Amino acid sequence: METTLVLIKPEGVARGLVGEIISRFERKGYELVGLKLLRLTQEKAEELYGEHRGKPFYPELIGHMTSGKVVAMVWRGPGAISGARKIIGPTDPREAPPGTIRGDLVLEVGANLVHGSDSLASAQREISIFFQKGEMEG
Ligand code: D4T
Repeated sequence: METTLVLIKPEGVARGLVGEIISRFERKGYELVGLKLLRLTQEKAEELYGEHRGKPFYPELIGHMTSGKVVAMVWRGPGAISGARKIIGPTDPREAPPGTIRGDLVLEVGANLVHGSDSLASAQREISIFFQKGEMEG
């Protein structure tokens, strides 16, 4: 069964939206198989966002992602990778329709609340940044 990483960014924890965000995935029916509250190190943030190195928003992105605690989650279910991205909504919150997390709760692209893996390869890579295999069994 497909699994995906969803990360609640520091502003989501600071705004008290952890429960709200988790419940949207639970209500859809995905199974929560991993959950951690942690502060990202510089190294882990760079590992997560390596594909954006060199882009104008990269330094701000890394600074932002290490500015407070995040919640890392692994959700499992049929089509979980693209399904989670649909629940999250487009990167630019101005384009995100009502009913999506970003459409309902976000104004700024630099503080867009959640990250979700965008492919099978990135899901596997990103899950392994936060979780060891044995932690998600049972
Ligand atoms: P993440 O990776 O956080 O789920 O976002 P997306 O997958 O939806 O979008 P992305 O990889 O293109 O962007 C990564 C991250 O960078 C921030 N960002 C992005 C920003 O601050 N300014 C920008 O112009 C863009 C494009 C937001 C998400």
